[in-house]
Amino acid sequence: MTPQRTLVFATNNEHKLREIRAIAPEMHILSLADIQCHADIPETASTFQGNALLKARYVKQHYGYDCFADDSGLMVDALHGAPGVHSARYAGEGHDGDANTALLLRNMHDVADRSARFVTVIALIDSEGEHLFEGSIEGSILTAPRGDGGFGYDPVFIPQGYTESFAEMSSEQKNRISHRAIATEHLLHYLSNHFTSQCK
Ligand code: ITT
Repeated sequence: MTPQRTLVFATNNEHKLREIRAIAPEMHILSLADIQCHADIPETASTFQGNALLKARYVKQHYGYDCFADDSGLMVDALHGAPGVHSARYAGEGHDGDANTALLLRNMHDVADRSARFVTVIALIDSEGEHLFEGSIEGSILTAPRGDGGFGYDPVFIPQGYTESFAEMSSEQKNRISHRAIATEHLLHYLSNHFTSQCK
């Protein structure tokens, strides 16, 4: 039997944890709660790459585990890439997906160009060092929310080539095509070529 690779996922976002566990059932993923980490890890960088590295380094330095982090967000062309790295706190400190989405729609109420993309950067830290894996998906922003699946901005994002918003899709469908699925595929490809069963 092949031993499973165990990694800590440095996130406090339950939705991300659920999605990546579903996308990559072959990985044995420990949550921050599993390692008794209850910190609100500072995200002070100005790029997805920088913030993903900050979160992964925090866990590696304080807890010693091989780990990965996901920094992600929505980039809207007409808003010059906003909300971008500020996606989680666009409407203030509450991590409130509905408030963030409402503010986004207000800021775009008379905007004709609705093009946008979701971006995920995964930072992995293992015995060989730091590694970055990226995924993005192009789409457009609706004028009103649709659907109640997913999280965050999913009700207002329609991926290119589809008619349903991410929140109207099944989780299986979102997890086949999403920015997070693409970045996770790159992570899995790396792990399949650099296998160790140890995580600490
Ligand atoms: P951690 O830092 O603890 O991982 P977080 O939610 O603060 O959790 P980020 O700083 O990476 O994570 O912010 C990501 C935000 O971008 C997230 O809170 C959503 O608002 C949005 N987002 C990212 N991926 C998304 C997705 O698949 N669907 C909808 N919104 C998403």
